[in-house]
Amino acid sequence: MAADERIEPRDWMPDAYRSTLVRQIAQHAHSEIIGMQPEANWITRAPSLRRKAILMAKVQDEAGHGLYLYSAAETLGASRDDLLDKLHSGRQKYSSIFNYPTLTWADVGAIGWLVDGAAITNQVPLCRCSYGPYARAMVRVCKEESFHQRQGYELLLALSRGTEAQHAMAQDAVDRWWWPSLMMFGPPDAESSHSEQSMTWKIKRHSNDELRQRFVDICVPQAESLGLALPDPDLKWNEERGQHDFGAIDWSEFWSVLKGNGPCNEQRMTQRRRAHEEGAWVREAAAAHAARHSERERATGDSERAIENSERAAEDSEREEATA
Ligand code: BYC
Repeated sequence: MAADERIEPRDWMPDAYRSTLVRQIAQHAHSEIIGMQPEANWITRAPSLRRKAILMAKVQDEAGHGLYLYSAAETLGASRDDLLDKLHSGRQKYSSIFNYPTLTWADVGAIGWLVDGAAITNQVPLCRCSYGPYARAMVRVCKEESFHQRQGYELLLALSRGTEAQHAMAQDAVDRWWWPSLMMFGPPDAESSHSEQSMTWKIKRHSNDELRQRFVDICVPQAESLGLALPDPDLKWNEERGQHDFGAIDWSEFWSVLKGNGPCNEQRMTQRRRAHEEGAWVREAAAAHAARHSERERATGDSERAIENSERAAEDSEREEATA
């Protein structure tokens, strides 16, 4: 680690390093699949075929991100069934942000701009995470997230430059998503139980507060270009620090959402459990198909090997005859 080399699945690692990674990667994977829900809410109501196609592609990408991440967790010996079981029974978390509702079409834009923007800020450093499979999964996730962020920005720009009602709808969405997006980065450093150890292990490269500050500094000029205001009267440039000062975050709201009391926690979990139950037949069919496929491959492999063996035997006996 001191030499900045990657740790790979077969390398020896301390148990606590392994369990920290499983905790973080699982929480990340769960966030990706739960994150499909608030956006999917708008697929049937997207205002044009173009917007519908974009949103469907984005929601599908999130499912893909979940799959890369569950696979990365599997390389640490965690089974996917067990991780899903822990999500469904509330023993593992997913990101606080997905417990907020998507009330209008503009929320799809605000999620893209702010939520995906926050995710990119947090995840680009994870591409340099010390654990190889997680770091490599992040490279692809970040590329896709940057498309997601841009579609959100472009959607909000269209609304902001549209009618007065459309502009108001965009502003209302930004007003509701701004603070929860800042909470995505996790508790303040002083209250972050895992940061110090995770930074020593180079799982996390920056603290929660550092990344939150970076995100605020990125968003301010973008909001100006969008013609939308960020809902924080204390937000201002600090010449001395070379960064923006911003208002106090309501951490009691964050902890309450984590405890299950956010506006949509119950709805998200009910829907997730239902989707899992309703998808049982797909998993069974896929497993049966895979079993049949490998059976057939084995049988084909056997007969091909039998032909090869008899050809080799024939060649051998020809050679023996010739020698004789
Ligand atoms: N929400 O010691 P800390 C996406 C928990 S997906 C809920 O700072 P750590 C997207 C934390 O788990 C976005 N819980 O923790 C998807 C810990 O509790 P436990 C997800 C949170 O791990 C679809 C406790 O608070 N991104 O963008 O060092 C569509 C103390 O925190 C949160 C990731 O998962 C939270 N926001 O740092 C669109 C990125 N924050 O486990 C977009 C990977 C903290 O002790 N994860 N907690 O019970 C990370 O980078 C880190 O895990 C965090 C937290 C920065 C989030």
